[in-house]
Amino acid sequence: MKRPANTNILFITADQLRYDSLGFTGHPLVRTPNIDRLAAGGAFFDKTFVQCAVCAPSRACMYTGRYVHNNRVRFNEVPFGEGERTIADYYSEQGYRAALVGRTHFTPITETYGFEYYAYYDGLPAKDSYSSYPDYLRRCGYSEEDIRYRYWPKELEPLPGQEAYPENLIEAFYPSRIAEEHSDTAFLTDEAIRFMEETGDRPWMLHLSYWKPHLPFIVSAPYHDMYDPADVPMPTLAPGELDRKPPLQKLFREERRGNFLEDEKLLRQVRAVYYGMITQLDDHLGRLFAEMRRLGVSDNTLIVFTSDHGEYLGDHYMVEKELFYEQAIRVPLIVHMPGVVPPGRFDGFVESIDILPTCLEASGISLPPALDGRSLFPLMRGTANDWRSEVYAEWDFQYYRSRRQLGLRPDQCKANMVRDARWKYVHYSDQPDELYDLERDYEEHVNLADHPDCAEVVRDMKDKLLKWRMRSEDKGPEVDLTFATYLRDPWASAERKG
Ligand SMILES: [Ca+2]
Repeated sequence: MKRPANTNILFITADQLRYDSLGFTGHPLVRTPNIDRLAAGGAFFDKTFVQCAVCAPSRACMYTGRYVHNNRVRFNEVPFGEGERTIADYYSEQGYRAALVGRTHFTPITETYGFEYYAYYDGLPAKDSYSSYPDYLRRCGYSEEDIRYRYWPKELEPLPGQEAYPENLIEAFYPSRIAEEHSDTAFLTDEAIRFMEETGDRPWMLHLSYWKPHLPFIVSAPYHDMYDPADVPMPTLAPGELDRKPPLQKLFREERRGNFLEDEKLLRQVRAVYYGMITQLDDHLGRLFAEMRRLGVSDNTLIVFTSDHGEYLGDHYMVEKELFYEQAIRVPLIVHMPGVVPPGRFDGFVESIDILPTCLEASGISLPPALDGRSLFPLMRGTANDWRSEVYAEWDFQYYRSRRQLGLRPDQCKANMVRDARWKYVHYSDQPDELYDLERDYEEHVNLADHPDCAEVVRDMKDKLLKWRMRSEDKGPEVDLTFATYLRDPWASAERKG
């Protein structure tokens, strides 16, 4: 294994940040000058997709560089498979100070997943005992009530059973009771800066894992009313759309509270607050990048910026994420390091499992054979002659109420997706399939899976899914190469003799 170069890794994830909600990806309203500058000075991967549009599975894929069916984190409360190794393990064993600041959402919560420095903050007050943020708020003078109900507007009485935040999304109408400079986004940024300062010259790998712009839709002034609800772009809706989709989707919409967004006033408010949370995040990233320049670590730090999945914001009549629509699975991805990462926009298909091998290559660390992902450097250098022509994603909905309503057993809830330049196909183990022609219907309103003209496309996409699963199945976290080496040797010596 090569000696690691003295390169720091700053891996930044937002949570629930849609691909299209940034300045440089073309949003007409939301301002993100700092993220835009990062994209302009680095590599921007325009077609990046997550492996699963649920928090923990998506992060587990980024951490391990492996697909869901290999790392086995199928849902938020499902632990890693036996022997699984994370980005923190790979960097720790090379002598880096591996750190987490923010959210993992992994189970069990008591594990530290290979990190040497572990400043956990998961957002939800139920997990406060694992975080230093509540103590920080106490030191800033907030009451116990303010801390416990920090995602409830001060103007409303918290409802029993909904202590974390209101289920009907009405928090969006009120500014947060926590001042901007004490918000979780500000706090996590401060913690990241403190980590860089105290780590000094020792190489580090930091996952700075923000909770926002994840719902609840509540943000401090001035971000709360930064965007006028009258100005927000509205979803393109196709009435009756979900009647023509797998029955799961209507139930899922109800389960995830999409019905509340039938109220246009609320929908506009939710969108405006979501954009406010994004600009808040952008402002703090600007502050972070300025501090990095002051600390002299800007030139030797590889910065990766992405999100674990998107947010529907009323598209497809839904809120939250899951399923496989573009709003949920497509995310922004920027890789930035002057002199190492060639700036530009890259159109090749990227899966979020590619992030880990890209970081490892930048650090001069050999890629472990267990990885499913590929380094993005060949794509950036233009030397990738067999780059992938499609992306894959998985979802297991056995953990949802909708499963029971459908009368399905837990083992009947597997879904797999393949998306290429034109088509998106979703295969359910026990639901009707989906097929979308993204060239003609990028909004994914019309399910063509049963259309007689598309039978051949469905067959081809099904074939791709099968081959993908066959290629990647049963890949353990540790691969013993002894036998493979023995097999290869006779050939190598025969070549030498010849
Ligand atoms: Ca998430």
